[in-house]
Amino acid sequence: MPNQPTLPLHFARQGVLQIEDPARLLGGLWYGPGQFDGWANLDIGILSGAPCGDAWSTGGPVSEGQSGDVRWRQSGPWLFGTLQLDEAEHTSLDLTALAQTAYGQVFSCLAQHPEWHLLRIWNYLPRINATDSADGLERYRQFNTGRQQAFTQHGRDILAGSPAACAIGTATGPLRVYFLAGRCPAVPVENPRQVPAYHYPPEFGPRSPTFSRACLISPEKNQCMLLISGTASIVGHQSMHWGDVHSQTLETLRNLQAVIDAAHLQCSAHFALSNLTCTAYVRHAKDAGTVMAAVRGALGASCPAVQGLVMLEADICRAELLVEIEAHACATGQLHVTEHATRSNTP
Ligand code: 3EB
Repeated sequence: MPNQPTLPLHFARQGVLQIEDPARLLGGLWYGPGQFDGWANLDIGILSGAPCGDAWSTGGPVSEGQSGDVRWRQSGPWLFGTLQLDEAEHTSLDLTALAQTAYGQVFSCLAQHPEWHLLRIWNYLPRINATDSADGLERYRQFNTGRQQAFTQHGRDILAGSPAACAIGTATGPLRVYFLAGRCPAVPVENPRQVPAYHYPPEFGPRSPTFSRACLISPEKNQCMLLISGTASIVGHQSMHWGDVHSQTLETLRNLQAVIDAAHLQCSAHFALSNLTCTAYVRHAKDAGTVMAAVRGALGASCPAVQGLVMLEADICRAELLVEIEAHACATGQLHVTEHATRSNTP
């Protein structure tokens, strides 16, 4: 395909102590307590054992810089950025305006790197389900409005072609946005069991969420990487199995399988649910055992997806959702070049 990356992109799930040379990391997200050089540290309750994280690297030299509040690290055609905005320090902005500002800064950062494409975004916002603002709009819905406004303002696709993402609730802390960008556009993947999130009807908020169910990229020659967005117990646009975390977990796994099946139409690589690197966000710590048992029962206890599963205590973007699973994977094969893969995503 055109613009074949010159440096490969890798990920590894590892403990902080296993990282030999942090200066060579492109970026990462660290779960659980403990500082990691002050960047990319997500102080979020870990339910599955020792603190660990997801490290992204290229093996090549890394340069770093700052653009507004965005701290970025670049290596070859890959860039990882982090941004934190604290509502307590921006009291004149409501959450809609804060999200718009955050994404405006992300796009301004990328504008310094022409032809860069957002591939995957991780969003963490405090009190995601609270409805205590003057207009009574749930905070996740306010966030959606600000995010979509920034995408539109900066000439980015808000429908097919939007990046893979998750939007997770924390108890406290700043609005945190982490992003992976690359010089090649991603191939977006949708889930035929679900209405695309960017087409959710207005009952889920005045502006739809801006993300694709997954993105496919080629991190190096003859390799495909699948970046799967936060995936929950939603069929069509409705939340399923209210109050039943076991059934929600199984529905989520069916959705993950449907995303994989859809991805297979866009590449020659083969992905398997049992080989994904998965992160499960669990609303109530007491449900962690039920989620693990459901995943084990469905996939088997010994597969890499179960052995490597990280479970984090966090809120999900709809109050009735009790669990959400995101995942990524790499496999040998090539992307089928599509209209999206050759089209620019920049203004
Ligand atoms: C859903 O499918 C569950 O707003 O960026 C999943 C992934 C969800 C990303 C986002 C929200 C987001 O609608 C929630």
